[in-house]
Amino acid sequence: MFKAGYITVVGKPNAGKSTLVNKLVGFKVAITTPKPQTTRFNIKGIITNENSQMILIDTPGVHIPKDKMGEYMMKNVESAIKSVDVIIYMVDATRPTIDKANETIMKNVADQNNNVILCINKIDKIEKGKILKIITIYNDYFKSIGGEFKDIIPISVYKEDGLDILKESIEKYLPESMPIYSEDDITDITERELIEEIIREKALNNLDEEVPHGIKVEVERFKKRKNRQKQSVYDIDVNIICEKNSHKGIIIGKDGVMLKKIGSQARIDIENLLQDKVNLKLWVKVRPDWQDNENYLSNIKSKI
Ligand SMILES: Nc1nc2c(ncn2[C@@H]2O[C@H](COP(=O)(O)OP(=O)(O)OP(=O)(O)O)[C@@H](O)[C@H]2O)c(=O)[nH]1
Ligand SMILES: [Mg+2]
Repeated sequence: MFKAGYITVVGKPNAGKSTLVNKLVGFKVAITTPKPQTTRFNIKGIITNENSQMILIDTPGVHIPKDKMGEYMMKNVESAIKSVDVIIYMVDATRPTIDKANETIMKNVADQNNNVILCINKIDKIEKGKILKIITIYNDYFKSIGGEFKDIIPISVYKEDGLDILKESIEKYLPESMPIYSEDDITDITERELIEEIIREKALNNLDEEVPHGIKVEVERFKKRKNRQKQSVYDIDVNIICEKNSHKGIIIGKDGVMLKKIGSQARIDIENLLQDKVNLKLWVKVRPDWQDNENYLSNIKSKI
């Protein structure tokens, strides 16, 4: 009996949702950083094995939106928890509190009347004795609003602890079905989008708080050609869009050092992805308030 279905991973920013999806898929479909609000739109990661096909949906971390981009990010989350087979509600073991964001998630999830698995991540960072207390905090609240976790699974994606138990639990709640995607499919993110995300990851990792959250990356040219030695080379021209002139200066850095650093780190990953040489050119442009401008949000909107 083959099983297949959709599993949405939802939770606050920085819980480790994308790290989990990447680990289970065995391929980096979503970028991950130590900074909150890394993921901006829903990304599917597909795992097909002998008995089942799991279509995981990684979602943006739930937060209170400050602009149109934030609103569309949250619409991505809302749509991803509707009519799926399993919801993994992921929390960070090092921050066990019921705040507004967690309340919102649990209320939305309880309304869906679904198979909800509470997944407590980063247990490598806490004493084992504390796990029971954390479980009680979330379980009591969820019960108080009429919800019920089907399973509660403490995990560490880093240590690969609990992941087999999680996979078994997911499979248990999937419906009997033929595979939905072909066996070779692993994601719905395009190469072009993945390249944009890789560059955004390097920007998030290298720049301080305020700047990288106001960045959008757009591939303008993506072309394969043969060089004189008859080797394949990709020419990739990319715009990094930011909100302010001062941010542009920070992104470029003194003598262009920061932009070079972001570019060379990204090029390594993009060459690995494309398995060919890459000639990457980055341009920084200022577009004030792009996060409230529909023209710049079409990719996030298209994933709702
Ligand atoms: N110690 C520890 N850190 C982890 C673990 N899993 C993920 N992390 C780290 O947690 C941080 C956030 O991970 P992400 O996967 O980007 O988190 P996310 O939930 O996708 O965040 P958003 O996209 O912002 O919603 C990164 O620095 C990860 O390396 C874990 O099992 N243990
Ligand atoms: Mg993420």
